[in-house]
Amino acid sequence: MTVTDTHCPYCALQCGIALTPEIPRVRLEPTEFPVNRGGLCAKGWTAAELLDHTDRLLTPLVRKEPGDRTSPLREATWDEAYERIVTAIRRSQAQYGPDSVGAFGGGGLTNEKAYTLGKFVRVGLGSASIDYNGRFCMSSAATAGNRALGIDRGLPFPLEDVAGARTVLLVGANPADAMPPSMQYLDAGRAEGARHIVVDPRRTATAAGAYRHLQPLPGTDLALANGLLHIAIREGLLDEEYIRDRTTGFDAVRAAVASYWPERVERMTGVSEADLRETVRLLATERPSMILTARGAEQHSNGTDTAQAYLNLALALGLVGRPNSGYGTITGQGNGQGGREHGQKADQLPGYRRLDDPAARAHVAAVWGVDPGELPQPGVSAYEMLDRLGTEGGVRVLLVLASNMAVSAPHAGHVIDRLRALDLLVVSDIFLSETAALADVVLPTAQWAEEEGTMTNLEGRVIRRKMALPPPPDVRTDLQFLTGLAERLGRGKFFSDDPRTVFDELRRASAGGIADYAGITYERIEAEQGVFWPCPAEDHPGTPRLFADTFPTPDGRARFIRVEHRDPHEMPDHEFPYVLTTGRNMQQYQSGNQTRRVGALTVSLPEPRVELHPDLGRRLGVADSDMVELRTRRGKALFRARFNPGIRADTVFAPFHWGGDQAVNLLTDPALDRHSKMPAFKACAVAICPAPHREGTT
Ligand SMILES: Nc1nc2c(c(=O)[nH]1)N[C@H]1C(S)=C(S)[C@@H](COP(=O)(O)OP(=O)(O)OC[C@H]3O[C@@H](n4cnc5c(=O)[nH]c(N)nc54)[C@H](O)[C@@H]3O)O[C@H]1N2
Ligand SMILES: Nc1nc2c(c(=O)[nH]1)N[C@H]1C(S)=C(S)[C@@H](COP(=O)(O)OP(=O)(O)OC[C@H]3O[C@@H](n4cnc5c(=O)[nH]c(N)nc54)[C@H](O)[C@@H]3O)O[C@H]1N2
Ligand code: SF4
Ligand SMILES: [Mo]
Repeated sequence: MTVTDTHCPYCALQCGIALTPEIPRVRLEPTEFPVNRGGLCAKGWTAAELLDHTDRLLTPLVRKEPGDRTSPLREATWDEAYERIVTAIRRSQAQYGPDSVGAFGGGGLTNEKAYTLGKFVRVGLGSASIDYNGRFCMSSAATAGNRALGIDRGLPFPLEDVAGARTVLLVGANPADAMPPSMQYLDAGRAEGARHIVVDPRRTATAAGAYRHLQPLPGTDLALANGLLHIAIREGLLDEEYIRDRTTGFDAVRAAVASYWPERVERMTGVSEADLRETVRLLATERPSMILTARGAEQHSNGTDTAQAYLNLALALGLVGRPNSGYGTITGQGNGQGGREHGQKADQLPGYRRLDDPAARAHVAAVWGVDPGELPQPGVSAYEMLDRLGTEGGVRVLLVLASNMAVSAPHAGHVIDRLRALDLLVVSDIFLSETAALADVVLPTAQWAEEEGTMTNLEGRVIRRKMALPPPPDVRTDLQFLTGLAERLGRGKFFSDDPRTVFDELRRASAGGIADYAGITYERIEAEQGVFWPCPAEDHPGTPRLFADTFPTPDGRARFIRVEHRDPHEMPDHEFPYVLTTGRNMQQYQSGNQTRRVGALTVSLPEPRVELHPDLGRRLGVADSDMVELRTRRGKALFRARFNPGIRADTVFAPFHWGGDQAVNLLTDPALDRHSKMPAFKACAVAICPAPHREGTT
């Protein structure tokens, strides 16, 4: 009996699991891997159920009538599928130019696949058109981290450091539902008397166990941070020595926060002056202390500046680079971290290099064996690409790997219309997702337990995904698909479908870059329970903790950046009087294309529920469990109500794990952050009324 040590396929915690092939099904158990230490959440426990699920895609599918998406999908050979893809690519390139063929990737892809996808678009297609779903996830915090610290590594320290912090400020993060096994570190701290302050418009499970819960109006986290810094200045809580020796730019920030006096911030955010004062005093005096942000703070049209404001606060208090202390952002998808380092972002080359930097182009072009001049310039971001599909100058042939944007993109009704306007849509997935159902060509891909590769978890720890069983006979890995396509386009010599070969090339391509993987090998990962990047040489130990002595900026100093509060793009008004925010439930993952097929998860959470305060329910004339209709400027959707006395009465919350008329993204606002191009998933104006048919009324 062979036991394979690998990792859960879902979130960025990448819990260690052991798989044992058994009849009728693979046995899955947690391991003592240093992040989960024997823990797993309900999604992880049930992940193996999807390996032999009856819905699994087992052959390519194509439309019965080519070019007619109203005709049914039928089974096809890989040759037939390739034929349709290659014909459409050649036609589109000839008629509209190379950028008319593009790809949309995902933060769930292994490093090897994300790297190959980026290279495939630039070298295989000669196109600038690539971006990925991480734009909807990490982009704001990533941009802020790069600006302030010169690097974007979600947590600059191992998760275990969280247990040693005496004060933790969690802003828009709900790890109790999003990463349950990570709570052991928070719980360990709490058991030692640590005080955790959770900033969330809802009283989540995370907030319920914390020392304090601050409940701001969605989209006001920046004002909150500037308000905390204002108090820190007034009360002499700054680390003046740290500011002088390790940072630049504080004066501009000091000037900017001068107008964020506590009474004003209380009015803007709804958080009391007393809570503001206590929070900043704890952060400054009950050390070590940490500030962690997640999507609640970041998924706004001012998300970058908001993350920046918390970085400013952390720097002003001298937290960054000290033991059990600092600022971190909690990365989301399985390979959300690695997926944003190696080139599936529109502006990026492997190793977190910039596509518009001549030296970076020269380095990567040399590794790839092409002329730097052949590499395209940066393309546009995810939503900008989706918004222009099928239009003049937009992408007309799109390959989608590892995203279900018909459910998860903002203003999804519009995105679905744009997907329909494509000349050819190709989707590679495990199951027929809502996006795959719109495709001309659907490709079956291998699952996590059927392939080799590496993932980089939320700590920047590079780990190995290992093969426990072979994929079904006609199913291929994404690497095989891309290599086969490159061959048919006459570019085969640039690509390999062997993960180890790809990883070794990635190491060379990343060498000398910010996300330097040069010294990481499959063997070291195995021997050392993961290796933390940057790791520039095989005899380098890797870097679990960053910033102890210096910052990877040109002058070695961290940068303060002045930021000002701006209202969310859409504010409540007479017609749309409430704020809609969105996020996660524990039992479902993302667009739900995987977890909605797991019996135990769907029994425990069969449908989306909109959380609203009982007082709001009474005002609207709806009871708990009634169906309600939510309407925004973009569309409407139906949800069953769940009364939650722990949510602000002016705010409602809905999860985004379902499609069709239960897709909350029919409602969300695609207003983009000007720096990161993150949409405003976490705040838009909404009207609520009892559902027309009043089904389910009790
Ligand atoms: N069960 C489950 N776990 C997951 C995932 C999943 O889909 N399901 N996805 C993974 C991924 S990709 C990600 S990115 C992470 C996300 O992990 P989190 O960011 O922790 O999850 P969210 O639920 O999106 O948002 C966190 C909290 O933000 C709050 N919030 C909403 N608006 C605001 C606001 O304006 N300000 C503040 N301060 N808070 C606000 C919400 O009420 C919510 O409780 O989870 C990962 N883990
Ligand atoms: N309203 C609202 N919308 C949101 C968010 C929110 O908080 N609110 N959060 C945003 C965030 S943080 C994220 S990360 C996105 C995520 O949203 P999506 O990009 O839609 O993420 P998934 O549902 O994980 O989609 C991954 C798809 O790829 C498939 N898949 C899994 N592994 C592989 C693989 O190796 N290869 C291939 N080819 N396919 C694979 C899965 O079956 C699934 O269909 O949603 C965003 N959308
Ligand atoms: S916390 Fe994340 S990695 Fe761990 S078992 Fe759950 S989904 Fe998997
Ligand atoms: Mo995410």
